[in-house]
This record gives sequence, structure tokens and C-alpha cells, in this order.
Amino acid sequence: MGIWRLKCDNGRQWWDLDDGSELAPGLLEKVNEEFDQARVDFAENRHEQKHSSDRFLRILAKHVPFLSDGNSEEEVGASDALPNKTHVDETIRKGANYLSSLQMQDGHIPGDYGGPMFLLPGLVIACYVTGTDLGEHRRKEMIRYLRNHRNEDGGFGLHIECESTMKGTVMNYIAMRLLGVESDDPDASASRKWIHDHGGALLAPSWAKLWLCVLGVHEYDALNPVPPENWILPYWIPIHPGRFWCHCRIVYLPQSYLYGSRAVGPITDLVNEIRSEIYLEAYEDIDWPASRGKCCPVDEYFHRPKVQSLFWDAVYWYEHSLQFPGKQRIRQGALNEVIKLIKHEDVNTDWICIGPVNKALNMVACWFHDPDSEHFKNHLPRLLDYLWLAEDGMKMQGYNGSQLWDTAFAAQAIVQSGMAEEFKTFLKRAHHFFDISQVREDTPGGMRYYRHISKGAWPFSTRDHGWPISDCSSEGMKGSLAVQTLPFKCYDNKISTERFQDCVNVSLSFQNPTGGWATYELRRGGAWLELLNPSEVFSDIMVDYDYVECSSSSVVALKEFQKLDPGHRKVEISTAIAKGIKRIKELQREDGSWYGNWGVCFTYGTWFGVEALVAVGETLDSSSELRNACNFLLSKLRDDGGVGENYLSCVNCEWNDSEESQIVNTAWALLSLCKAGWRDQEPLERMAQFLIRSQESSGDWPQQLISGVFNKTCMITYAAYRLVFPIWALGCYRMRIVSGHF
Ligand code: LAN
Repeated sequence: MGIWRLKCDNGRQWWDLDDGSELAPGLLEKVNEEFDQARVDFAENRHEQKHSSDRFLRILAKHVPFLSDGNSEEEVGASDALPNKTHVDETIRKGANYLSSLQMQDGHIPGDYGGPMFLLPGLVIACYVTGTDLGEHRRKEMIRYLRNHRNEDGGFGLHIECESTMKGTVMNYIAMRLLGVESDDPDASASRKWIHDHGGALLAPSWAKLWLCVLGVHEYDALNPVPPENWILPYWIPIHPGRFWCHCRIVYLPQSYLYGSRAVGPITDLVNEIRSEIYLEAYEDIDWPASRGKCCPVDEYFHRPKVQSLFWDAVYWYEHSLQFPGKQRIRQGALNEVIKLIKHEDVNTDWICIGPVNKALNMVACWFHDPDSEHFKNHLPRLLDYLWLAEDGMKMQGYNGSQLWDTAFAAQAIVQSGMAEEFKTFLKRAHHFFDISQVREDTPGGMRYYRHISKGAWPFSTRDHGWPISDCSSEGMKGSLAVQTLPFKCYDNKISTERFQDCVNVSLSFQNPTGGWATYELRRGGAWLELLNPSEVFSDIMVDYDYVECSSSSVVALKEFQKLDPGHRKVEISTAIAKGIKRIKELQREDGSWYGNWGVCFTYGTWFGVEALVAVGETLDSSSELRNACNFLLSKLRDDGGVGENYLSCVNCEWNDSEESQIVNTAWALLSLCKAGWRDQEPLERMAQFLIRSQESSGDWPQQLISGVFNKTCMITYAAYRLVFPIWALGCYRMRIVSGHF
């Protein structure tokens, strides 16, 4: 018997099974007993509470502290009691102590970043095809995860809270089978039945079909082509993939390699069995070309417009019917270019890759290119960076973690509560993490590899990953500045003004001519490109749009920077801020809210909108936008003092009430109202009471509904939000009271 431990190295985090030999006698058994109890509790309740609560992390934090000198804070004695009797201080203190107990050696806050249900199968297929063995202990936990997240109707959704879809079900059925679940196992039988009842795997969406082809359970003739030749078109052509949103282009990059070389893994007995299991007809009798472009209606969020179908007809004709001398040579040239781009991405992310989808695809593409190469082998250790263990099993995360993002929020939350002095050890460690995570160089080759500059940026996860993001850079800068400008010294290594200037340089370079900020790059193409969005299940993936979150973080960070170094690029920064605010106001909806693109949903977007307006000095008296935003939030307040929306807000782009009030939504709303300076204390006090009441005795808050999203349809877990945002909101509420605001 071993013990699962969370390991960490400069932001890199991974779960491993240890022998636990250094632990006190009996501890290993105790921890494993608690793990088992957490597993049983989850499994028993899995159809009601689909979200795991990171209980393994809690159990470890309690029994085997992550820091060798312990994670507890030095006691400084209680600060002055507040004028009202709300226990605000106590709640914050307990929450922040619990938060400190989670902090890792390098200063980052770890947490579950799972949620999407289409990622683990990609990794499982990649491992199967390439003959990679991640070990029995991981295989077992992955099967547990799949069994736990099968819906009652037998299928799997796109994410943990989603109703069953063909994509989710086919991919996860195959994953189960490859991991060793027999075809007559009850879970496997139930999901196979779902597939059959809904028309069979011929109706799987396009990204799933590509994986099926690689595994050898689907035929490439049935795909809309993904020709690698796109990559050797001149860049001025508007459909050059270098113009697409980085995630989109970088997913289609390895896809085009696999498609262009018709890569198929070894056809084993198991592959033959799967062939016979997932279709309504015998594999040999299927008319593959006739199924091209078909998709199960339950999966279809984005309905393919006619113009796109015509486009695919033309490309299919090029691929299959047009013959001319040199066609093969062009293909080979394109494949060479594509593998060069894939390797550039691998090397410059230290083989982490920008995200989970291209991680698995790149790995498999490199294996087909040269299975014995060092380059391929370098992919293997980095697989572990994506795997997270919790009581629901082992999952593949949406990124290699959310380390920088969560830590930057956590630091700001504590500083803004006015209780920084009590938590200076925590803040000092967090600052260390900011220091080591800033990206210090541009990627070599720059635009030759379609890469924007990155020197000075902060990433979402770790420096090794290194892709710059507008709002992560800004939150990284805000977090660092918040700690570094405290009235007492709270850092070992000061981040120099030049390094902040580098960050400002990236930030300014990210601003679109519209005045808004997108995610990783400037917007490089027209919104009309969305007509060619080939993925049936995701929306808004073709180009990088202006987002309220990215724009707001950027504006606020620039404003903060001005306080540090007012003379630096003074006019440029002021102009950027003014244009940014204008754009943020354009993005506001009539009802006063902002749509949240990366969090669920309107409470999230509105929090960012409000932060930006407040940062530039707008007030409730001067700004109708701010008043409207506050009125919107207050209109959602319920009798219990909470606010709550569920993920359908993101999908339908309109407010959708959750059954229960949500801690995270309430925290965003309270935070916004406090920042905006709302003067009537009564509703704020009710919200604060809701948060205080909801806290658990450990200091943590319960995990409720999923709170992150991407591309409108897929939800993603932010485990730290349930802890960081109540602390932050109560902290700001506290400061309102302390400053006699009400
Ligand atoms: C993320 C995670 C972080 C997120 C924020 C920084 C919170 C946001 O403000 C900007 C967008 C960003 C960087 C973001 C974009 C989309 C990502 C990368 C993800 C949600 C994590 C996973 C997702 C990625 C696209 C998943 C793979 C799926 C595809 C459709 C390619």
C-alpha cells in the first residue's frame, strides 16, 4: 500500500504514489482510510453532486503539511472587533488560514482544474497508440473517474454537469475499453446502449472522429479534410490558420499532420472489437464518405452554415478527386512545415503544450513522425502535469493547472481585506511564486511561428508553459504590486520596475484597435471566420475576441502600474486606458450586466466590468453604467442573501437561476457592490451573512456548481474560487465597515 501525494516543483505539480516511508507510524493508513471514505461519499452521491471537492488535497493538508515548516500562520492576536457583530474578521481569518494550509513549497495554491469530459480520452488514445504505460495505479483511478461521471442515462456529457452527448459518450466509452473495462461490464454496456440509441458513432462530432481515425476505429475518408497545405498558404490570405485564435490553430495543427499523413495506430484485437461495438452496422459495410460532416443533433451547438458545407465540398474534392503533378510533393512540404511548427510549440512550452488537446495530439503526431526520437520521449513526463487526482478519480485537467491565476487572486484577496500583516508568510511565499513565474523572454522566431511577444508577461499556470495571456499578465502584475507595495517588507526578491515595464509593454501590445483586449494575442482575423468554425460543439473559437475580463484586468493593471512609475510611457498608457474603458462600456448589456466568457457567468463578467470603471475613478454618482451594473446584481439577490446562476447562463447567453444560491456568484456580486461603493448596507450585510453562514468549520467553503467556462459550451472547474472569492468579498466588505463607509 502506498500513499498518493501531490508533488511540486516551481509551479509544476503532479500526483504520485509514494511508499510513505518517512511518515509517522499509522499515518499512511489513516490518510488512506480518509481517502477511501471520500471516494465512497462521492460515488454514493455522484448523480446529485457531480463536482468533486478536492478532498484529497484537504486530507493531505491536514495530516501531511505541504511545507516542511508547517503551513500555519504565526498568530498576531485578533485585530480590533468590528462595530457590527458579523464575525466577518473571524470568517476571513479562518478562510485565509485554510488557504495557507494549501499553499505549496513554491508559494502557489494548488487545486482541481478538471471539468471537461473530452480530454482524458484523448490522452488514453494517445497512450494506447504509442504504447505508453502510465502505470496500474493511474489506470485504476482513471477508470474510477469514468465510472463516476457516467450519467444516469448511460452517456457522458461534454463536461461533468452536462447532459449526455455523442462526443462525450463515444470518447469515454472508448477510453473505458482501452483502459481495460470489458465490453459486458455494466458501465460499458450502458454507454454503448446510449451510443446505439442515438445513431451510433458515425454521428460523433469532428474532433472525436479524428481521434477515432488515429485509433483505427474510423476511416479518414469520412472526415472533412484538415489539409496541412493550409500552413503553406501566404499569410495575407484571410483563412490562413496563423490568423486563428491560438487554441484553434494549435489544435488543427497536429490534426492536419495526422490527417495529412493518414496516421493510424496498430490494429489490435481490441481495436477490432471496438470497431464492432460503436456502430449500428458492420464496420465493413459502412459507407464512409456518405457520413462525412454528420453530427448527432444533441451535440450540435453551432449549426454548420451552408457556405461552410460548400467550402468542405471543395476541399474534399481537392483531397480526393483532383490530381496534378507535384501534389504529393506539396503534401510532403506541408507536412514538413507542420512538424516544424509542432516541435516549436513543444520545445517552447517544455513539452507541456498550450493545452490538453494539442498536448495529446502533438505527442501522437511526434510518435508517428519518429517513434524512437528523444523529442517524442520528452512528451511523456509532461503528461503527468495534466493529471489531477481527487475523490472522483484521476482526470485530465483543462490546462497544466491554474497556479498563477489562483495565487494572484488569493494574494489580492488577502491584501484587500486589510489583514495582510496577519498573513505575511502566505503573501511572501505567493510573491516568490510571482517572481519565479514571470515569463522573461520572447519565443524564438516570433511571427515565423505565429507567436506574439511574451517577455514580461505572466502565464495562467507556470513559467515553463510560458504562453502569455493578457489578463494573467495583468493579474500577475496586480498580485505582485499588491504585495510589494504593502507598508511592510513582504518579499525576498523585489520584482524590479523594469520587469513591470516589460509587462506593460506586453499589455500595450495586446490592445486591439477597438480598444479591447483579447486573450493570448491580438485579433488577427474577421468575425466572419466563425462561419467556417468546423467544431460543432464550441462557439467563438476562430479568432481571439475582445473580452470584458481581459480588457478590465488590463486597464486596472495599467492604472496600478501608473502609481508605481507615473512617467513611463505616460501618454500611451493613459490613451490605452481611456480606449479600454470605452470598449468595456460598449460590451455592457442593456440590463447593466456583462456576459462572462470565462466564468459562470453574468456575476463574473459584471465583477470585471465594475472593477474597471471603479479603477478609473467612476462613481455611482457619476456613472450610469456603474449604477446599472449594481442594480442588475441587486435584482438577483434572493431571500437567503445569496445569488446564484448555473452554467446554462453561459450556453444560452441569458441569466439562468441555479436551484441553490451559489457562494461564488454571491461573492462576485458582493465584491462588485463593495467596490462600486454601494451605500445601503442592508443588502450587502445579507450577502455577507450568507457567505459567513456557508463557511465550513475547516475554514473552507463547500464546492457547489462548476464555475468556469470556455467557448460558451464547456465548463471547467476552478476549485480555488469557492475559497478565494468569499475571502475577497468579505475582505472588501470589512474594509467598507472599517472605513466607516456605511
Ligand atoms: C483558459 C483558462 C484561463 C482563461 C482565463 C485566463 C481565465 C481567461 O480570462 C482568458 C482565457 C483563458 C486563458 C482560457 C482560454 C481557453 C482554455 C485555454 C482555458 C479555459 C483552459 C482550457 C481552454 C482550452 C481552449 C481547452 C481546450 C479546448 C479547446 C476548444 C481547444
